[in-house]
Amino acid sequence: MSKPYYITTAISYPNGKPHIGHAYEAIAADVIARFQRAQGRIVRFQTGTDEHGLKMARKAEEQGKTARELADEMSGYFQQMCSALNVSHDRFIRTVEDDHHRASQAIWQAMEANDDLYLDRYEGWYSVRDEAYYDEKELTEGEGGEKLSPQGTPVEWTVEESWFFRLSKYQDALLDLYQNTPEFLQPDSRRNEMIAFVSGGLKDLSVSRTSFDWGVKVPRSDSHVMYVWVDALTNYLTGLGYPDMAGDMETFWPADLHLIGKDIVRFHTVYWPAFLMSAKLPLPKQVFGHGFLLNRGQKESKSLGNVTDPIALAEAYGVDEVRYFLMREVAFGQDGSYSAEAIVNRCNAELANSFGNLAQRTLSMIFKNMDGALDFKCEANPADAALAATVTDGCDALQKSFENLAFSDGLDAWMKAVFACNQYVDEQAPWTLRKTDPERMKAVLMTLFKQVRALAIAVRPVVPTAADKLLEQLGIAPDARVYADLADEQWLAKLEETGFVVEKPTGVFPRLDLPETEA
Ligand code: ME8
Repeated sequence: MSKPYYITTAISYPNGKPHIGHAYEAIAADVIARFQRAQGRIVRFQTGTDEHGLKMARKAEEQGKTARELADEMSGYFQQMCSALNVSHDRFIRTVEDDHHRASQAIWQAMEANDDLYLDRYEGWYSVRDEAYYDEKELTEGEGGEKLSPQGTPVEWTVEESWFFRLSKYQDALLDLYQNTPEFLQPDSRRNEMIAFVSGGLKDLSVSRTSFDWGVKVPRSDSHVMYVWVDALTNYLTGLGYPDMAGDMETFWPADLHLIGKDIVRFHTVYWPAFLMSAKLPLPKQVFGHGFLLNRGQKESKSLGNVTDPIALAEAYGVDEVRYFLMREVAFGQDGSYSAEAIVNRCNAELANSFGNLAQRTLSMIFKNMDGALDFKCEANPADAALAATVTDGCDALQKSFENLAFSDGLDAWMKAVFACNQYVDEQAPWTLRKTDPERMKAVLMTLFKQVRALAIAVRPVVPTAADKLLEQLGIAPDARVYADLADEQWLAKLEETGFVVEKPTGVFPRLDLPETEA
């Protein structure tokens, strides 16, 4: 039985349209989900929108809409983004859904049953943009002397009756968790930040609001709605049917990975594990805080006028190209930068000119010089065997790196194997062998055919559409494109049995041009 694997993204605030940061996270999570499926795991992959809270309520008011109208309209754009980017989630959750209200009330009651909730009065700072409470000592001063959150967002003084969660009770358990289970919070730099934050002392957390009503109602306390992060974090359980502990909860909880951005690590690694401990539920195995994606080194913002629509980006350069670029260019965990030139240069150099060209050359030569008929009986010489070993090593290295979320390293190893194949073509010069030694030409082309297949299977989680188009042209059945198939010694015999012949190939990675305005 293959092991289940549960991965989630953060759920996005649908107070505006999705931006490139949302696309980056969705793509990274999708690559992981497809990679785990390729490893034979049964994957559950969840994403969605976080629709309650003051930020949504205020934005709707500004636009003269109800919060629900705004949420309905904007959540649709996030769903469109996921399908445009070929994101293979199993569930797109919206926190306005009934099952989510039920799950949030259930975890609330579990925390209450553990004597972790009490009624009091909150007096302190709140950032609506971050939907976060801050301690006075965390605040900084803006240019005009105004108080700002550590994220640089405005804060407002808030006084209201509120339910509190006994977060302070969990301080030691959280520090033990970071120390004894370092894989719980990655990368290490983010874990160190949280150790410092929690060591500084935890105050109890205000977990309900009474000054507005756009949220999940607190059980038996009708004038309160839950603090939006309580319900938002619970989405990870809702999708598995919580509070029903059988079925998907039993199969997929605890989550293998919550993939989130670096700005929301505190919510996922301080509040969330404390809520779960209180509700007596197992903790997720890992929270990974990825870096931010910057536009030519700058944060995108409406005032700078540099906000990129991820769907337009994918339309301009291709979905697989944008996916490949993001996973290859940015060291996962760190911030990264993108620009049209960087996408075009990277994709042309590596996808079009290197891997695409290798596949195209190989298939065209088989088509033209051998009428598409592979020579299944040819013998491999030491150069062929050496190339096969190099490609196997490259594909293995990709898998090892991807297992550790080191995508850029994995793709680097894969690219080195592609370069080795191109070097082999140049050295073997099959176009010359055609006249001098046609038998050897057949062996060279068979060697290349095999390596192109392996390279396509290895990289498929990143560029699924192009890889499938290529594997189709190689005659590889849709159910024979996962990592176990790389170790299947019978695959060529099975291909031979089908009577496969190579047809006139079509390229899968077109050369990209810079748009006029960028050139
Ligand atoms: O934080 N680059 O929603 P959100 C990379 N609703 N990632 C970025 C980014 C950027 N420039 N900007 C944002 C929320 N992100 C909450 C989450 S989860 C229970 C609730 C990431 O729409 C950000 O770090 O502000 C987060 O992981 C995700 O996009 C959604 O951000």
